[in-house]
Amino acid sequence: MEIQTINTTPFDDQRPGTSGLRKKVKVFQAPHYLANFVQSIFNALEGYQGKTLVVGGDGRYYNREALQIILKMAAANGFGKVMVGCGGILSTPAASCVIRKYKTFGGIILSASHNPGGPDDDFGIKYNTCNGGPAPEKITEAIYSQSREIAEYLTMEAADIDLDTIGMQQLGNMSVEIIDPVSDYADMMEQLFDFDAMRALLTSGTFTMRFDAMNAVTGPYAQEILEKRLGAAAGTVLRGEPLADFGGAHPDPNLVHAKELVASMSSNDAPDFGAASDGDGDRNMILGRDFYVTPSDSLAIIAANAAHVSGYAQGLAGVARSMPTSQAIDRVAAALGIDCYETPTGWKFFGNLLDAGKITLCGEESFGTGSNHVREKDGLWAVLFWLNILAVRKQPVADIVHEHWQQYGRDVYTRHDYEGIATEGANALMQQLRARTGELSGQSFGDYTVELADDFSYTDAVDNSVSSNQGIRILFDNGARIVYRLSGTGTEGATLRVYIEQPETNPDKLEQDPQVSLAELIRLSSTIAEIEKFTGRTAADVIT
Ligand code: VG1
Ligand code: CO
Repeated sequence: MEIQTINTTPFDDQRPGTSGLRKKVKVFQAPHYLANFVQSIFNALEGYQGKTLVVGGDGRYYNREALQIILKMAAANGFGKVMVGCGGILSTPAASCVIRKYKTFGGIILSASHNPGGPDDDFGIKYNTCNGGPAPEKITEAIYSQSREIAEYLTMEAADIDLDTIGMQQLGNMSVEIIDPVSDYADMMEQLFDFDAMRALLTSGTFTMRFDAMNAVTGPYAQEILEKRLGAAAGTVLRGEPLADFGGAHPDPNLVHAKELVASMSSNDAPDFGAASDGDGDRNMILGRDFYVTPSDSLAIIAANAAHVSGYAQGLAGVARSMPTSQAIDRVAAALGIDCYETPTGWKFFGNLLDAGKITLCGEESFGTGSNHVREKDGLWAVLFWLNILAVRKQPVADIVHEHWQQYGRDVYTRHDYEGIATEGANALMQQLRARTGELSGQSFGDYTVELADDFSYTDAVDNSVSSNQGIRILFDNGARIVYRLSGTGTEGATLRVYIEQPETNPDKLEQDPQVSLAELIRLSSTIAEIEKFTGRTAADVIT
């Protein structure tokens, strides 16, 4: 089999965003587009000759074709071995688990996560380093600069690999091992949680749960763990088969996109516990009977209850949240006497803190929760953590959350997304806000006085690298906050995310609908930033 050198020219739009490079499938299918990016990844790395790479994806449209291209390029570039999930499948947390368990050089994950899939929808690719986590900015920027200079890439003329048979195959000098995508991950979950207690709960006859895999990658994982290993009733897992187009659905586990599950949680025969995961299995939504747990609260409650869960009972080193995530976790950290770090949006910023042993748990408001067990957020892990808490505390989800609010207070929280707005308007909105941060400090808007307004900048606590322009924060003197940032995962126009939060300790107001409690702040968020003027929109498209 002969190695081929293919001449190419750079594309100017291959800068990785919040989580890798995400584009329309059609963009990736253009001649050389994917190959250019893959070669740029390899060019940005050193020392991988003869080493092992993990590759897998969420099974979306173009997953298999992309895998064949990557396998041939990895062989031509001198990797010794590639491990691939059978069928081309590996959830994002499972890929992280496999990279760590087999101490590989790194991995490539094919996913556009919660974005829709199909020939006219989205595809994505990202590189993870040997710690199992998303490449830090230093590497993603190196990949980007390689992509601006690339003149050729290496590939190999060879027959396609059979992705559906577990075992070893050969591609030139490189071996390809097709592995069971589920077993390593499921074994790890058994180590972390008390499966006996969870099995007892699920088979007690008095407790039911429903898990919506949203036709995406977690189906096989949830079936193996919940139904097989934990004995949950058959049918506990809904939409359990990964489909290339996610059945036409938007695989984003929130109140808008998982609405059938949400509706079933309010029906007469509602299950006790409901959960869902996203396209690539790293997000989670937690529901009780007629009750929704916000991701920020979920992180805080997981931390507050870690002592009940065997894998975490020895104590937490520290915790971290992304900047726009609510401050609920900060209160728990203060009560536990541990550090709480505030990082920019995106899981890559947690990697150093986890590697250095500074934190055990971390999370984001965007339905992402995780721990030091892998270096990605982990949807099913969060669901199992909750199940373990429920098995120990034997209380309804809603009661656990209410007790939490009574003890710590509640950070009433909402996120308003303005999707598909014009990029120029979105950039202009952010620019004028940035320019006005100085003058905003000290200003009063009704009952709200701005204590500090800035563009968030983060200095990594381990390597001192600085990441600037991570979102405009307006912090009020009563603890309320409004945060503005532009999405880095979209593929069409711009998405403005507005995060709105206010602490509440008055017991009579704890239960109020956040859209009611936060009405004044929501109004302020749009007037301060002049959202209508810059975007033409009078209301958000997605509210979570
Ligand atoms: C969004 C979320 C962010 C998350 C990222 C990747 O990014 O806000 O918290 O880390 O998606 O998640 P952005 O830049 O669009 O706000 V996933 O499940 O898409 O890998
Ligand atoms: Co995801």
